[in-house]
Amino acid sequence: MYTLGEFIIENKDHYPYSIESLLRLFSSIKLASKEIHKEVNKAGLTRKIIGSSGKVNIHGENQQKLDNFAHKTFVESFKNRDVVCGIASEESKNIIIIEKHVNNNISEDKYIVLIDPLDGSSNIDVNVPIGTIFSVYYKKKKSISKNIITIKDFLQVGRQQVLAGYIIYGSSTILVYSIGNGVHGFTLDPSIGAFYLSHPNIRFPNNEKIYSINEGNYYRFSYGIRKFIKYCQEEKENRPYRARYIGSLVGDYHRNMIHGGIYIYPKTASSPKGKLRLLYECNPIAFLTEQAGGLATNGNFPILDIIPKALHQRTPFICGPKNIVNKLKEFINYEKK
Ligand code: P6P
Repeated sequence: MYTLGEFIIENKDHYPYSIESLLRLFSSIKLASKEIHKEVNKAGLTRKIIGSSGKVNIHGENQQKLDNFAHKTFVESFKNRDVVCGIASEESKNIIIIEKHVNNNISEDKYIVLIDPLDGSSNIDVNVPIGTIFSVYYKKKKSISKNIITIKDFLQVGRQQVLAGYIIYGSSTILVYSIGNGVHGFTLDPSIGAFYLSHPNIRFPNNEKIYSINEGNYYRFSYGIRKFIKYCQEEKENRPYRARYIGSLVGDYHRNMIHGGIYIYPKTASSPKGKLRLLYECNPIAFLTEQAGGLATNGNFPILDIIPKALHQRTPFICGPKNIVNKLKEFINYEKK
């Protein structure tokens, strides 16, 4: 049974940078995720940790107490390992530059991390799986002034990620990641606080068929999306597909990657740019999707090729096995004719 650290070392030849720095980065991710695991798993008992914080986050959404706790926990953990120079978080309007870097200069290669500390947090008090999503870029120290940390270090295309993953806090706590050499899942054994390899080389299966979309928005969807939903429901070939949607991206995605299914959060009349965030939700999930043999698109082109313009920008998001995603793209393209 490989632990996460042993597995990373075993696969160090697939990582182009310092494996020590990657181990230190994972050390901070593991510590923070164990602290959140502890709080999430007793959320129902300690009233002080569930429910709304009474604040509204920068997106005008009700911030849950655990959102705030998760954000602070990850930021602290990244700061204390001295391997991250800058952080962007769904819970923070601006980038967070780790103050150890004088005048924002870095003295050695560091990481840039973008994170959704606790996605789906509105599900906390009803015991539905929630998750942390992380996206990581590598920032090289350069002799010229390029070694300062700026917003440009965060607005990179998703294909430049060196690490992406999520932690799902559900019936068990599982850390799933990729460094570009396949997707691997590690389950936390809370009795000793170690993550053990439980899902090596996750690949989308093509035999199961699930579609995940909030059908409550049906009449707000485009014609192509509505036609695809009806296609999924037809009594034909290997259909109807199973409708599964829990309103928690990490929960819906983890199930679909393991069992085989498409996740769709398209633009709607009320959310013309989509709802999900490109940098710390869609890019990391898209990276995993391609590594697991699937496709991730905004309906027109790959998520990982979108050039970001703003830290919290949204995008329509479709991801899953190639065959089902391509079928949906046929319906979207047909609508354009
Ligand atoms: P809706 C949670 O707020 C989230 O960002 C994702 O985790 C989830 O998939 C989606 O929004 C659910 O949104 O509009 O269907 O409730």
